[in-house]
Amino acid sequence: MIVALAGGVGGAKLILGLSQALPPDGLTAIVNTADDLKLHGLLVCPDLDTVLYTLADIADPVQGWGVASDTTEALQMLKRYGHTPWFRLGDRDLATHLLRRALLDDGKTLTQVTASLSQALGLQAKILPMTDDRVETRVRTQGREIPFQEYFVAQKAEIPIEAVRFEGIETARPTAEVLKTLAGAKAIIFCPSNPLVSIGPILALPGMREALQRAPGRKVAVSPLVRGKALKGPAARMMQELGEEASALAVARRYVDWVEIFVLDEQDQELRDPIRSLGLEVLVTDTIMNTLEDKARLAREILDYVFTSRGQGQK
Ligand code: FO1
Repeated sequence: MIVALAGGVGGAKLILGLSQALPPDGLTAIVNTADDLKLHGLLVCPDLDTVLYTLADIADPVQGWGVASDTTEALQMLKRYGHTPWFRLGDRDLATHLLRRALLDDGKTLTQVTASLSQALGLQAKILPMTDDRVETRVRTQGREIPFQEYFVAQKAEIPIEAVRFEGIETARPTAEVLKTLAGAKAIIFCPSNPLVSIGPILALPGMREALQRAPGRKVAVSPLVRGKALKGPAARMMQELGEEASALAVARRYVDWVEIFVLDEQDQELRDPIRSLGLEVLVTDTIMNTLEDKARLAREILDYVFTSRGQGQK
C-alpha cells in the first residue's frame, strides 16, 4: 500500500498520477479536513471532495475543485432568499453535501461517509479523512481571527496573515484507519500541497509524529513551490507573511524531521545541494503536472526512486 498525504487541488493531481501508476487497490490518500466548513447546515469538505471528484474523473477541469459542468440553480434560489453566497456550491456538488449530512446524522463517521461516497463513485483507491474529529484552520489577520475559507475564498487570500491555528487539534486524533494504513505503508508521499494549511494539520494531529516515525515505509515530500511560487494557491505568500522564505528549501526545512527524500523541480536545481546538506536525499525532476501523462510520469518517477537501488542510501 502506498499512502499519499494531501490537501486539495495540487495534492489531488499527484494522487491521480499515483492511481495510474499503481494497482487499483494499492493507494490510500489521507486527506486534510481542517479546511472543512459548516454552510447552510451542511459539512463542506473541500479537500476530501477534490480528491474524490478528481479520482472519479468528474472534477471541474479548470478550477480543480467542484464538479465539472455544474450549475448554480440552488445558489440562485438562496440569493432570492436574501443569502449572498460567498462560497460557490454547485448543484451536483450540493448532492454530495446533502448525502454526507444525512449519513452523518444517521450516526456514520466521516470516514464511513467518505467510503460510501467513494464506493458509489466507483473508486478503487481509498480516501481517508485525517480525523473524524472537528478541526478548523483559523487565520489571524489584521488583528482578528477568521476561518480559513473566509480568508481563502471571501478575501481571496489577499489580506496579510499573522498566524495560523488549528482549532480543536489538541483533542482530535487520527482515526484507527489512518494509523493502520500508516503502519502498513510501503511508502508515504507528502503531496505538493500547501505545507502550512494542508499537510500542516495532518502532521499536527496528536500521535501523528509517532505513527509516521514507526511507519516502515520510506517517506517522500514533493515540493509545492517551484522558483519560489506555488503552482496554485497562496502557499508562497503565506510562508513569507509568516516570516519564512518562500522556496523549496524552506519547504524542505519544514519537512526535514518527517521525510528522507525530497522531490525538487528541475527549475530549482541549484537548491539540490543546500537541501542535501539538511540530510535529505533529493530527486530532481519535472514536477509540473498539467496533463494526465505528467501526473502519471511524476508518480512513476517517485515510485521508481523509492523502490529501486537509485533511492537506496544515495544522497
Ligand atoms: N474556492 C474558491 O476560491 N471559491 C469558491 O467559491 C469555492 C467553492 C468550493 C466549493 C466546494 C469545494 O469542494 C471547494 C470549493 N472551493 C472554492 C475550493 C476550496 O476552497 C479550496 O480548494 C480548498 O479549501 C483549499 O485547499
